[in-house]
Amino acid sequence: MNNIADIAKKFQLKGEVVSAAPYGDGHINDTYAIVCADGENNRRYILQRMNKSVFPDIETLMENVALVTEFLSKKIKERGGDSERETLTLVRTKEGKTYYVCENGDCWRVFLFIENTIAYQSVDNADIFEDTGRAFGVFIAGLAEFDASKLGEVIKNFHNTRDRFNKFTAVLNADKVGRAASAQKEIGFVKAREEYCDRVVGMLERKEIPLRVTHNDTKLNNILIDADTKKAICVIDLDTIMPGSLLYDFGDAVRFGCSTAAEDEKDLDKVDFDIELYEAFTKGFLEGIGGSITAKEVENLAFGSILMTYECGMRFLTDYLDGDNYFKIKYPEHNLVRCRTQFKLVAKMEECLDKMNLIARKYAK
Ligand code: ADP
Ligand code: GN1
Ligand code: MG
Repeated sequence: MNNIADIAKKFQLKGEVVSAAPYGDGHINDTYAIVCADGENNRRYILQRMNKSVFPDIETLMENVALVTEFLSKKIKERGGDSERETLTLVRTKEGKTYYVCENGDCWRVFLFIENTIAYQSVDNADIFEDTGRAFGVFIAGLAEFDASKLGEVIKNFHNTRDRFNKFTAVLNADKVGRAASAQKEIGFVKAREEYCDRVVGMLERKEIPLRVTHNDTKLNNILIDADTKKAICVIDLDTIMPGSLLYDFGDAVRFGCSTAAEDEKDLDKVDFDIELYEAFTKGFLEGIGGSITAKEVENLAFGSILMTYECGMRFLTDYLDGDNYFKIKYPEHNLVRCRTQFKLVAKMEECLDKMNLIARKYAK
């Protein structure tokens, strides 16, 4: 851990580093909690090694994060909020840079640790999930004033499901680690739904729905909930903020939060779609986003949830077939297990699509 503490010391931290330990449950970056002793007080920071194979252009990524956090911080201060709690705050290096590159080329950054909060891995409390929906809605509505042309596209075609399908097909055809035979059912599931891939991309192309600045990774553990009030206070993991569709943010949050089980639950009998949580989230989200959502977007919220779950499952399956190069895994079949939970959820959502559409209509103003 010495090495981690040495890296932490490159940043403008208050006090002496006393410990550094792995933290959180993200699939992409390596995250550490750093404790510093500052006189009587201990102060914590989040130190992250950014994933360079996922984000090859760290410079653009950090420019986006710096721009967005400055924009949000200003907005929060204007409305009298606590900007160090309601958005991420970058801590610069001693040279004043937004990130540090160490000798081996690894790139590191530090944020203030937002204390007394919880990043839930699952939720069964409808009130908390409704508030999560509201917070994501408010977040997207707030970004409407942000100039999208300032943002670099950190991962090209991130939620372009057609592009994801083409990559899936290429990896399947190559079958370079010989795993295709062990995933025939899952492969068939993806192929049978190929027509899903062009729907949202097509609506964006035809300008039937607006291109917005979106978060693109709105899972529950990317929003911090105040431990006392249980209010959703801070949207984190801003790495994938890019132009996109509101349907991606709504859908991805539903994908993760409305499941009755973990994303990597092996027992599929435990995996179900919780329509009550869906209703709670939809209510909160539509309140949060306010009048700026279009009728066409409302009409497609339910489909967006199916699409994002299908896409995520396809991404897990692609990574499994490719030999696990993208998502962090804990055992060899981890990505296959993850894709199975997603496809179970897709099937469940398909069954209650009509109900989901009614719920969206009910809460749309
Ligand atoms: P990844 O891209 O790997 O998902 P995240 O930026 O989401 O990385 O961070 C991983 C986890 O670390 C989060 O889910 C959350 O639990 C925790 N975390 C990240 N930033 C902060 C912060 N500023 N304060 C408190 N916890 C944080
Ligand atoms: C990754 O970084 P994290 O763990 O919050 C991924 C998302 C997936 C998600 C699946 C940059 O999110 O797109 O939906 O895993 N992030 C990136 O859990 O690819
Ligand atoms: Mg995350």
